[in-house]
Amino acid sequence: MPIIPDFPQSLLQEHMHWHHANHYDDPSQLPPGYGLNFLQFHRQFINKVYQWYNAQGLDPRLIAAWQGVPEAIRNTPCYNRQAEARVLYNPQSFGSADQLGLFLEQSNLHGCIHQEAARIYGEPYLNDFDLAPQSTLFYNIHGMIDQWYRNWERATGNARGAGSNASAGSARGRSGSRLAAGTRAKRSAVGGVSRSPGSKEPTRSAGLARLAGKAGAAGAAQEGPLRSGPSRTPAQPFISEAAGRGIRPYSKKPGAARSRKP
Ligand SMILES: [Cu+2]
Repeated sequence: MPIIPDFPQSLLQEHMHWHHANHYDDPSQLPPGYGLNFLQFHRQFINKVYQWYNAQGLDPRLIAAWQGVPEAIRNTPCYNRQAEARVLYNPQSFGSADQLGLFLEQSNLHGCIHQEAARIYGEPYLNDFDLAPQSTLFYNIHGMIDQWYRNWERATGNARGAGSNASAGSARGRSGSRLAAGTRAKRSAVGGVSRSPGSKEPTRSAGLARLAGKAGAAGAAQEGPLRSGPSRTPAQPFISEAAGRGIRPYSKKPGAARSRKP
């Protein structure tokens, strides 16, 4: 899948610093608060990137949230289907967003999706904290995880809670970003969503609507300024520039010098 051109260094750094500051070698040792922090950081981060990305006129479909984890990933040994089922169908079993976020890490759902998407789609960037946000797959994945978070918010009546509006400095609060869940779903379903400058939700919804019914990003890869090549599909790994560059596993410890915790 494509690498986003001219990705802003400042955004790359923001993601890198968060992970380096919040890294724990052992997922079972993640402290209370990590889960909420993880969900909130990535929500505001992807929204910020969506805003920048859309202003570039790049194809919004390429960074739309996956509507589900592609079967190719679900069928891998590291994928925890039971964990997925709980997140999707029993979100109210998580007493807090923090519990949900911790669970995504401790069940290895997040790590496995990154790792296997990198392997299956030939996108080693995804395995590297420092590079991952340059990959369109990062937004397919984290957009989907954010939907899981929203799903939890709806199920538990926390939709207007700290989680959904905590991203100071992002585009939250502008048009479209505070639509009620039902309204958003309806607009997404009809697909007739207009895009306005500075508003990322309608664009996301439009992308989601177009992608509806397609597994993963397969249908999104071939058009627009971000092309992955005429014959490439997500199932056909390709050699990217990152190959052989000493990519660090996403779920593993980043460079020692930068791994200090705050
Ligand atoms: Cu991240």
